[in-house]
Amino acid sequence: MIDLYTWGTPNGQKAAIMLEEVGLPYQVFPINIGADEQFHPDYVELSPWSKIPAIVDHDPQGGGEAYNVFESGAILMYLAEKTGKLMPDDVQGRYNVTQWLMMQIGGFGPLMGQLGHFEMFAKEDIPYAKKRYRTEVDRLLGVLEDRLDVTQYMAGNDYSIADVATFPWVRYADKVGFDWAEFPNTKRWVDSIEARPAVQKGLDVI
Ligand SMILES: N[C@@H](CCC(=O)N[C@@H](CS)C(=O)NCC(=O)O)C(=O)O
Repeated sequence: MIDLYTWGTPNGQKAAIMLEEVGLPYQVFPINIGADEQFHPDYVELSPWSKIPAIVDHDPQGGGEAYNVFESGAILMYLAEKTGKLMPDDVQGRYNVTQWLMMQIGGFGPLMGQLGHFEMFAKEDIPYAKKRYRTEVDRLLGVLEDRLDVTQYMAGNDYSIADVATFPWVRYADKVGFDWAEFPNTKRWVDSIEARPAVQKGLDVI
């Protein structure tokens, strides 16, 4: 059994989608980040930066004590390795996936997160910040769009943890003002992932 500590945000959705995709049994512990539950000392023990998601695996490979993983990218890699799913076995295949996964962790996540913050939640209107993040997200969407012109999924023609990580962020692109008509390959990719039953279940967890 895996304990999943999460909330209904893109980073949390990644972990829930992955657990559904690989078919491992899990139980959900909601961490309401709007109510600052991420700062509770018991949760900080599991996630030192007070961010969701985090997991505890009560049945780690090789036995032994329950094993705790924080950072969504690390959680996806851990679950892929544990189950042998959504990550190739060979070195180049693994790094094809890893490089696109890292682009989500270092790019789409933080930059779309900041764009969303300055567009929708900031108490002050700061045009420079909005323009800065919009330009950077547009750049990233352009890279993804070109990539998906030649491959079905981010790392090639197989669905992988790079897609699981990036999908929950990119599906909101229209909510922060991007026009799907300019990103038809990306829209096709979003729709095909959204249609997966495991993805639907993962999105519904919270
Ligand atoms: N790099 C982290 C980022 C996680 C993250 O930013 N989580 C947000 C929700 S999407 C959070 O916990 N925010 C609460 C806070 O910042 O206090 C990961 O990929 O797991």
